[in-house]
Amino acid sequence: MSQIIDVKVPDIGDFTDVPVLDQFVKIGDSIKVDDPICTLESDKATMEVPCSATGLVKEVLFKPGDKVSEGTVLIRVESQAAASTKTPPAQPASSPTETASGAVASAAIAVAVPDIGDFTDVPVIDIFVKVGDVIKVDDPICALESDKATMEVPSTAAGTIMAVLVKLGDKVSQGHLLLQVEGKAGTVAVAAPAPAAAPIPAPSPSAPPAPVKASPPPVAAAEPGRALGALVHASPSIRAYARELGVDLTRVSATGPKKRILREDVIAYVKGVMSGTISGPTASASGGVTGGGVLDLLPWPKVDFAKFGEIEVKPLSRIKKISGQNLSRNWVMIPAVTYHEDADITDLEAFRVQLNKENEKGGGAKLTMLAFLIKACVKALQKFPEFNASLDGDNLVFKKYFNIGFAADTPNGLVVPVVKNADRKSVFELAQESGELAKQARDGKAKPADMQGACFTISSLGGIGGTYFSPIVNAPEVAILGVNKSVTKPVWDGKQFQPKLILPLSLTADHRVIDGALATRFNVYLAQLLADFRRVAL
Ligand code: CAO
Repeated sequence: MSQIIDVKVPDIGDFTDVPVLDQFVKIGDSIKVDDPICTLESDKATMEVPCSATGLVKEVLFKPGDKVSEGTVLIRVESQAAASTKTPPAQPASSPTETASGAVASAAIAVAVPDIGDFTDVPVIDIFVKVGDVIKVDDPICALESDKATMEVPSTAAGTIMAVLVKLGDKVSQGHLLLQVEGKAGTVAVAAPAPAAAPIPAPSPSAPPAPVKASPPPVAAAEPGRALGALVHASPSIRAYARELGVDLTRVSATGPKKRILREDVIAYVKGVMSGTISGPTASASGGVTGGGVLDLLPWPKVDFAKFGEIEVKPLSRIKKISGQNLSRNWVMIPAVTYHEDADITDLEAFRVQLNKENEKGGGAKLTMLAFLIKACVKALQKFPEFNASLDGDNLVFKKYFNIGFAADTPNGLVVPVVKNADRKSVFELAQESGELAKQARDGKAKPADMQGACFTISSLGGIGGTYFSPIVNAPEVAILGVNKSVTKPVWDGKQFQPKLILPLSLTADHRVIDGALATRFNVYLAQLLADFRRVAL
């Protein structure tokens, strides 16, 4: 027997009277649970409203421009089955239990936001899962974006998703429940910070948004052969950003997980159009706007590698995925220049070796070149405060503290632990602390708080080799020092060549804050400090 179901605007947070931007349904359409009905756009966010019923659209009670709030009826759907509405069951969390037959029963597992350092009330900018998805431990659930970092929250449980307890724009902190997963015993990786026995709140009536549909481009028609409104996957903030720049998202190549368009993808597209490597939409002779030509940004090449030989496919580690996004953004957005310098560390290395010999007897921590570099960099940052600053819109924020990040190579990828208040620590303390932080990072035990708050970063490849390289600035910092292996070289002293131990320095700086003269002064001063470490005490 059929029934008519009112599909209403779900809980959309504090928003009321939100204008409808796009309408995706009409009378007579067949619609399923999670199909998008319309897009709403407040001054803060763009939200897509998914359908909560399956059936035939009998009435559409809104049009673009209408203002709606939670509870406004959008469409009426004629449904054949009573079970066609989406009511994810709310089950109390419980431990997996044995049935009488001895089989392991499935259990509701609460997945919560893990320790995310000092961050609280961090907005959810993307959700990668929906009710019914089968999820594994470590699969990404959602992306959180603070003003400092974008973080992907991995699942700590495996099973079928029974309820998604967050929606785009929600602000979450450690312990906030994200999912209710029906899993089996042994499928929970790490206990979520929320107590396991905590009752799981009833799922919010708002289903997670279905994949987003592109809004009609503000200035350009779609290119030939590409339908307007083709499916694109992007968070509301990215869609708002694209609209601000007049970018048609259907033209942008996505590099994020599940073909999600990232901010840097939009920037890369705009840069491509500006530099002429991508042809943007152009006005046609008829006054309309047409698509691009042969220089359109090509999608990432899809090659069937197996055609050419044996292959093995391994997913990128979570660290690589997250750092990859940060590195791409920093590479694209920062006009950076790398400046090279050679430091004569003959005396410093002899001093370090001597101290380590003395220290060996006392069993103290080994003094590393990294510790001396941190100390010297702090002194140089104090002399050149622009290097200890960050851009914030049109302002430059000068920091009065000296936290130094250092790149550490770990089996899972690159991480950057931070030595806090390095100006207040001795070289011995810096060596000990950086050694401990590097070990924790390599063991996968580094805490988020240990990787936040850096003012300046050192990337030392000295233990590996190399001559010079171009490190990428770690935004919102404005400079990074790269160091390679020191080698003995002949240096002319005015009368003869002398063998000197030379440390190659590569300083990359954000040209918006630091020009070439300042960067070179910094490098020269740093080299002086390293050549005669007594200067650090002055
Ligand atoms: N020149 C010559 N030798 C050097 C050197 C240099 N600049 N720096 C270190 N060494 C030597 C050390 O003295 C040590 O030798 P001994 O064992 O004989 O004492 C050896 O190289 C190994 O040092 P290390 O690199 O393990 O130790 P460190 O404290 O100097 O560095 C850390 C620590 C965490 C910076 C380093 O281990 C590391 O991970 N580096 C990689 C950073 C990286 O990947 N950067 C690239 C980022 S961009 O992709």
